[in-house]
Amino acid sequence: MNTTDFTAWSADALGQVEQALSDWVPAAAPAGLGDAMRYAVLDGGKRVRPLLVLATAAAVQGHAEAALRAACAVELIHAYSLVHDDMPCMDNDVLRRGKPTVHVQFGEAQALLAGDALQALAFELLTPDPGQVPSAMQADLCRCLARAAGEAGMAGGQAIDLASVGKPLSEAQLRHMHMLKTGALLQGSVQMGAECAQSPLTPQARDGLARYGAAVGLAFQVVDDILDVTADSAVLGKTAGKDAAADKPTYVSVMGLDASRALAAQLGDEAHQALDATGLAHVELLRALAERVVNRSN
Ligand code: GRG
Repeated sequence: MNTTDFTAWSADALGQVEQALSDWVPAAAPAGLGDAMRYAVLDGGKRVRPLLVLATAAAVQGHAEAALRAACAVELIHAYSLVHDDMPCMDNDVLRRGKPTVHVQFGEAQALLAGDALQALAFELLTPDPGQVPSAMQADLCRCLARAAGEAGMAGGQAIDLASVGKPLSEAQLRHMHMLKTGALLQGSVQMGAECAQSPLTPQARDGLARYGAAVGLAFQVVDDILDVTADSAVLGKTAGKDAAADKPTYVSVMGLDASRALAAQLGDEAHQALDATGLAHVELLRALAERVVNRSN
């Protein structure tokens, strides 16, 4: 797929996601909670997870309404995780998406509640009237997102992350932590896109998409660790150099910069090979997204 086609597709997809998020995250939530929720979600972020949902749904000719809801739901879970991760009891950060973090802007209690409410809203979006999205598809999407976000996914990975400060980890332990903390939600995004298929996928397609999601999910984190030492805060929109300062194990601290770059490229190749194995005809958007994850600069 040429760059112009991908740029046009992603501009359209991002426009739909921004509009839907703005429509669905309520400004009128009680006592200023809506302001904190909207501050956490709108006008920021690369929206990689929604794009993965929508590109996968496009590859499987998925249900359009379900795919847009799934794209927004996964972004709400991601936004909640960033709000909680930035709080003083976790990473204690003051800058996110180029703005003061939610607890700095609204206070800790409101930030905690905004994260809680965004998580609940994600599952509400996935469960509209059955006339809008078939009930079985709703259940599959909820199960998928819950698994990716919960103890076997993002929250479990965050627990390992917090317990690993100052500890030397092997590459296998680091991979396990990141596959859960960051990889699970990215892989879950691909899986949710696949769940939007309106006729059953072949085992090859399911397996290939799962392997693609795992490779892209880990590549995203390897690149994040590289950017943490090579990019500055203004480009990242978050505090650079945090991991080293907090004595957290990263790919760069465990393997070095050159080996981390080589691993990111290898994971990109694995993502492309996994797509080849799906047997799906229209995986160009997923290919372009893998390229962008590996070569991103923020
Ligand atoms: C609080 C349960 C809980 C989990 C938090 C996501 C997370 C787990 C922690 C964030 C720490 C971090 C910086 C992880 C590295 C990878 C990552 C998730 C980066 C942020 O995601 P991007 O780059 O952010 O997609 P934008 O702002 O573009 O959406």
